[in-house]
Amino acid sequence: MKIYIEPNRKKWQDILRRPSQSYDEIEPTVLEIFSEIKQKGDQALLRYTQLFDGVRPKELRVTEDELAEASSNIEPELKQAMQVALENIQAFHQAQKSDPVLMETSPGVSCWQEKRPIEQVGLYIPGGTAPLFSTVLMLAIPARIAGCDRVIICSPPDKEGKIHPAVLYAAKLCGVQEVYKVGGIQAIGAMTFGTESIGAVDKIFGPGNQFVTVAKQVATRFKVAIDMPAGPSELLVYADSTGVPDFIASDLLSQAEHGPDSQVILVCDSEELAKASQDAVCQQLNDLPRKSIAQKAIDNSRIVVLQDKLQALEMINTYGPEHFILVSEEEEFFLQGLKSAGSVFLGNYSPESVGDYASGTNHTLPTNGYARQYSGVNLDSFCKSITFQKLTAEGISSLGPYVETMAQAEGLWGHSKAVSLRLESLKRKSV
Ligand code: HSO
Ligand code: ZN
Repeated sequence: MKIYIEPNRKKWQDILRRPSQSYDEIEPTVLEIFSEIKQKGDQALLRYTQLFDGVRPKELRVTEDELAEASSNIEPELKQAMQVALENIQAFHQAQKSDPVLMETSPGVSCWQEKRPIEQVGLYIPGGTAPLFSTVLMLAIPARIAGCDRVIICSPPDKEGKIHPAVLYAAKLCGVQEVYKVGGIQAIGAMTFGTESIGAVDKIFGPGNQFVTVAKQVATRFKVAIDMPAGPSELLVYADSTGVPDFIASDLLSQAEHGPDSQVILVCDSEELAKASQDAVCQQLNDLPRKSIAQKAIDNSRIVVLQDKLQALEMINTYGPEHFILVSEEEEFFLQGLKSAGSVFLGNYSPESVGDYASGTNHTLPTNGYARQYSGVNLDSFCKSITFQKLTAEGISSLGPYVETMAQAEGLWGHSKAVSLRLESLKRKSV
């Protein structure tokens, strides 16, 4: 990790640049696969699964027996850990339930807002080198709490045509019964357009590689919503002299091991801490089984020394990290000034891994600077807000004339008439 000491403001953009993304190159492939899925349904899904995953599953849907069998392949220790995580995630997301907002904006004009679940949601769970069964918990638990009618999972099969048992076990634990052996662009296409086996959904959630990410973005053109434009994992750590180099390095590497395009940044207030953390990264890197992946991510990563805390805060906000670890005697200063981050971890005993798995917060978070305008997945991600209103005769009588005035000023006489007819009818009644 290269160290930058007190870099000039003009250099920040370069230092904080994320590894490049290749949307334009992937989009034509997505459109081609989508169009085939629209025309040929399951047949197209099977063809692309054969092509990209090297297997042709007998059936796309995971059977009840397969779901039940998964349990016997999971160690009791892992089952217990998942149960603890489930309870915390459930508790924290349950607590996000909010009461309807109800008020009388003016006499006789009642307005209220209530939430309703999104009926059908699709969860994408990546396969590959690290099957993220924790993501099943992070998405299926709030979906269930929100009350979504139908929750489905799509995940790519391995070479034997199977989905990792931990993913299936987590699905069962969360009450998800519809799980499909399909991944990549074709999974997003199936959830968008629907096929003979896989009914379309209203909103698609979940992380994925760059193909899945682009496919999700393209899917939004076809009347399906997505959680957010996801990208590679990232972490920014800010530490002062209270930071522990070994802890810092372990946190940086925990995100670096996600993928070669992950990025981690350390901002700190001294050169000593920068160097000590850099050394610790090199040392700990050697012990990681995913060393080669993490090494590539570390090559994209930087350490910045900024003594001035205001400047450090500005850098954090400019980057808008997916994950932000803050280890500082001046915690309050940074928290007060923080504008953009997906999820924040405070102090020496809050490694990012706990949020990834079990503290209760969600790990599906905005990356690539999108923390500036997007929230991480939460209970509301699975709901819509509907507003309601009911006016009494008194309400329309007092508010109606203002509506008439505004409608006429916009040249919309039809709008105006909808009010006038009622006002006239009330006048007739009163005489
Ligand atoms: N840190 C990832 C989530 C995850 N980590 C899943 C481990 N498993 C989100 O950026
Ligand atoms: Zn992680």
